[in-house]
Amino acid sequence: MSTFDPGFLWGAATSSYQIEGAVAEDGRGPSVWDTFAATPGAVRGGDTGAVAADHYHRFPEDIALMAQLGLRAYRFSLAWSRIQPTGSGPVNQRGLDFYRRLTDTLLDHGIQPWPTLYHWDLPQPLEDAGGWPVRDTAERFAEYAALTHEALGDRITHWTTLNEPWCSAFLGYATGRHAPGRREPAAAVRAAHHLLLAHGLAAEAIRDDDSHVGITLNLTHVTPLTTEPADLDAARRIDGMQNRLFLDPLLRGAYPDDVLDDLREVTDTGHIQDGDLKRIGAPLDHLGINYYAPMLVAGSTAPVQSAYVGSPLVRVADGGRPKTAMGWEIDERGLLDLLLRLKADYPAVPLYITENGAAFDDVVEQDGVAGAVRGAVRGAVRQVVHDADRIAYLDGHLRSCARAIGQGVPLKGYFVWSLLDNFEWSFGYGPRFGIVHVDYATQRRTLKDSAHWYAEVIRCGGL
Ligand code: IFM
Repeated sequence: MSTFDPGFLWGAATSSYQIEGAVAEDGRGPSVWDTFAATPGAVRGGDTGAVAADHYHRFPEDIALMAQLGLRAYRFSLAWSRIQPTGSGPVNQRGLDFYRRLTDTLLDHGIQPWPTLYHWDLPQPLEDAGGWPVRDTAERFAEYAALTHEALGDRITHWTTLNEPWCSAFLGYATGRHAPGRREPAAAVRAAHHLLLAHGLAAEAIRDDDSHVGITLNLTHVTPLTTEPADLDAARRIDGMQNRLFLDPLLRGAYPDDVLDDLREVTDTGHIQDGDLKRIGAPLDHLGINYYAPMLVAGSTAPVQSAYVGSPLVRVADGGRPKTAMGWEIDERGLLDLLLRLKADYPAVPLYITENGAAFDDVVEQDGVAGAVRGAVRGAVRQVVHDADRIAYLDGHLRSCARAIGQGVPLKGYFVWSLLDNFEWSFGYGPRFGIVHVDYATQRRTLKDSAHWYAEVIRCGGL
């Protein structure tokens, strides 16, 4: 039996554009994801977040589900363009009021609000002015953080500045797989720095005696395919871009020299100004980790176009393990190795798994007598989703968490990704990560077996 400390924070996570819908309501301005999703060919099937899981209107029902599951915390993100429709200027009171209602309803149910200020939905006017490759965007973000904290700081204690800046920078500006869809490697490198600076400036603006401030990174455990020099170098480079480019400035106050050398292929470092790293490296109150899969990497003889700008001669290899519906290898050992590496290589900071989960091809069934109950009153039909593969995934990864804690890793909480099925970015509504199934035609919610299982884990305080 793996047990967790009674204070361990059990939660589930979502993000604004992936679940809220209501993109044109109550004064919300457009974000880069509205624009990108409307671009032909950008998102599979032409899906958009216009309605999503309609959480904007259904949040009371969703919070009731969270309470039913016994969640202690709910990680969500605030849509910057609801609060400042153009990304700067005065607050849009109606947008702010939505998050106030959401927060109050969570608190009424004894669920800790755990907001992220930015989960990729940059207000479009800021992108029109240059986006994250431009330093001014970081200043605007700090202003937005300050006024949001001013409005909600009386009821929220734990703040996360950014979710996965690696994705914002390198998927948004290098591969173009994410909004705003630009393919400009040098701009991506500048974006990465300005995102980190945005974190530093925002943290400075909102940290006070009652507020804990952190950031969430998507980290992985990287291993080389063989011990050949080309594979070892590939592993160094990918680990550098995916992990150390963010961890080192945040936790050690300096960029890793080898990564800066790799990136010199793409751009100089003129955008890094004196004092930036001091701000970025100010002590964190917590570090959020999003972990899904490990990476096995190798050298490549032919150039590969990827998010790993400056390192064209690297490729991702197949470790031969079972995969999720995203094609991501399932390996909970990677999470343990990652956590132990953080403990070994970086100063101690309270850690939270802010995302972990898996997409599988879920099947909705009518309980017991499939088909025979079709004519019955809809509410009387019990829908079920037997997602044993998701339970196995979560179970394995939680065991890694328990083992890491046993070996001294300061891991304080875990958030399943995701509470609800949702808009999976350029994959549209195909992949389902939720422990709660969403029927997008009716917006009916159905607890999957994994939700019942997770509720039991929380109730027992372990596995
Ligand atoms: O859905 C995303 C989320 O928005 C950020 N982290 C990874 C998840 C699964 O791809």
